Amino acid sequence: MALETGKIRNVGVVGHGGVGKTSLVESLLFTAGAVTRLGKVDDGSTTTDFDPDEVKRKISINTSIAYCDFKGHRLNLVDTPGYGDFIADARAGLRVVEAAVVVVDAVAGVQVQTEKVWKFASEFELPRAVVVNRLDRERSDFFRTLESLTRRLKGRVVPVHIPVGEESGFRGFVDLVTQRTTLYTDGKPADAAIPAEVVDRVKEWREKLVEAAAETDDDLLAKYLEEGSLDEAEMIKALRAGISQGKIVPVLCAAATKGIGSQALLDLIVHEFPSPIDRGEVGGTDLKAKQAGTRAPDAKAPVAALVFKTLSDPHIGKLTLFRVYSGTLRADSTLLNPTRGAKERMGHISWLQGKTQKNVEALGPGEIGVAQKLKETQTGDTLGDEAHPFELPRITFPEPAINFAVQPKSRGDEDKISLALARIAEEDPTVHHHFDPETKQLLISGVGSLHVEMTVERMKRKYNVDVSLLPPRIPYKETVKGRAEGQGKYKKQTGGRGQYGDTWLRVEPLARGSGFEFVDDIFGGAVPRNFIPSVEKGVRVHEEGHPGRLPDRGPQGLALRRLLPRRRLLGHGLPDRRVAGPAEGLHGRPSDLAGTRRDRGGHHAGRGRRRHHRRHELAARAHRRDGAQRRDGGGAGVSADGRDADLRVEPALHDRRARRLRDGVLALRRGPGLPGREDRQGGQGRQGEGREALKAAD
Ligand SMILES: Nc1nc2c(ncn2[C@@H]2O[C@H](COP(=O)(O)OP(=O)(O)O)[C@@H](O)[C@H]2O)c(=O)[nH]1
Ligand SMILES: [Mg+2]
Repeated sequence: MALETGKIRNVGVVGHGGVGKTSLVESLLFTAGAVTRLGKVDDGSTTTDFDPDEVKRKISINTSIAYCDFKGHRLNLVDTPGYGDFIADARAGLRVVEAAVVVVDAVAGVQVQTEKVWKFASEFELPRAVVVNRLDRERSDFFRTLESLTRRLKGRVVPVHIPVGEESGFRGFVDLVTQRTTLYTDGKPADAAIPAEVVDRVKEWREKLVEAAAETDDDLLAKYLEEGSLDEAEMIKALRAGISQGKIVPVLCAAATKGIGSQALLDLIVHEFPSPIDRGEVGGTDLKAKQAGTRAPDAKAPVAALVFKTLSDPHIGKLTLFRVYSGTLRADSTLLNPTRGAKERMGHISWLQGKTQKNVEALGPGEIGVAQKLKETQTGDTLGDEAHPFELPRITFPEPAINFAVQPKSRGDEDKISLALARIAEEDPTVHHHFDPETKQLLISGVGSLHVEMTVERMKRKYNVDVSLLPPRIPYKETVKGRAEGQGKYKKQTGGRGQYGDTWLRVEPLARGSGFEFVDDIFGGAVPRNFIPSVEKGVRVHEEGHPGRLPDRGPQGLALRRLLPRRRLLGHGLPDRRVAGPAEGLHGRPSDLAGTRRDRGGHHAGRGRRRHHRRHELAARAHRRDGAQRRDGGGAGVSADGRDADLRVEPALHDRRARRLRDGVLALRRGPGLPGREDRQGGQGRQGEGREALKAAD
């Protein structure tokens, strides 16, 4: 039968990497008798670091679960990774517990990820305790660590232990509440008298603890101020309430690998931390009533469980780790996953001890369990009763911050790569991948480089695809900032028909992301419609970054070329721009056109022998790209200072090297740039003519 909800303690063990969380979990399991042998991280024998990657690197990568029974209570311990790249998993782990044990290193004190997990715990309003671990190490210092806790973390941090002995001589602690001393020899605890060297310290810190306890309650505070002390029963009661409400954060001593402090922590978890009943109802969305709803930790209520982790293994298949919030989840039942609109058959359900599953018939409110081979369910989804569709708030994961291009080591592996990445993404929602059609690269994105490397190793180990990582090609893009108009002309006198072209173009930026727009701005039918599509085509070819494909035959193409700068440098086109306009030239005899031409600025068309005559008109319009953030380019429209480089793969901007590269390109662009490039394409004089005709419209 399912466990008694009030006797369950779900605890997240969090902290910076390498402070001893996994070792502490192992020590708790060993002390409670759930494992018969104390596993060691260093020889890959712990319960919760079982993944081959974890064994190899001796760090936790995945959140994993272990349980033990202690003094009639069930403790579910959620061991989380502490390295920055995997910290999202720690956050997901904290979503499904009622309290957190924050482990800090007695040498390093509060570190970057300590602050991060502290924030996560605050976000989920979790009561917590701090364990100062590795007190047996050289240069460890409990009080210096305490000072860093007080200074860098929010909350009322108060020690409940005073260590006895320092560094390799660390051998136990004095409990400030009971004033009992526990000293360890060869991992075995024994009671002792308070050692003389810590008597003063104990007195001093006990006073502070009493004060902190008194401050949690007005009546107690009055009594304390009047009498100057509290009795032990009052103190325990006040501390209990203070800790479970998060008003007090107790600090404990430990040396996990020596088993010191584990018993005290187990006691604290059982007595001071809240049960799922204490935590009460959880909020979510009642999908039937289409409004906010709640689910109570009641075994008879409809089932609602949250999936907080997915593991996938080519041999075992998919494992779905979930926490039951309400109702009784039974083996072989069918549940609804409203997020995917799918029914899931639960089959076997089990408790999880590291990698070992223990099948059970039912899981009640507050329990953490695992199901196998669910078809559609992914991390963050809710599973629940079909008759009472309900959705718990999803677990959110950080956006990827770094990109790499992946290249198969052997030919023909492309399909396998995508498949493997899709599988891995099921397990790890912080891995993303996509094919970039512009750079023709398959990109894999993750939280950091260690994360991406790990993903590649996983692909090899689990799915047998070997790839190498390359820095991604960066499709820099340019766009215009200002608005400008320009005119390009082309004249050619040949022995036969002469040629004449006259092109007008107006360019304006559009809002970011709105792409390219061509607008026919001809009015009054000055240019016949049927010429317009070919002008649009000419401009588009240019937009798409293949200026070499501009129509280079005929005067219209040549006139257009005068006007449109060549931009081969990056070859990725100009996004977010509107080139609009009346377009292509006129066909006809000179006399037909004379009037129009004169109106347009008096180009003389009347060269007698020319029978074939064209005039191009292009007007383009566009809008400023980024509104107020950007200055209007003052000079020519597609001018050097009007250009801007734009990273298509935005996450790459988080990469310092990518940023530097972008800044470098921007700086280069501020130089003379464009005219030189354009000049290379053709005759100097005529090019100049076209360029000079460019003028800013605003
Ligand atoms: N000296 C000493 N080493 C410890 C203690 N706890 C953990 N370690 C070592 O610290 C390293 C990191 O421990 P681990 O449990 O993997 O830390 P985690 O990353 O927080 O899970 C391992 O080499 C452990 O053997 C301790 O109390 N004392
Ligand atoms: Mg660990």
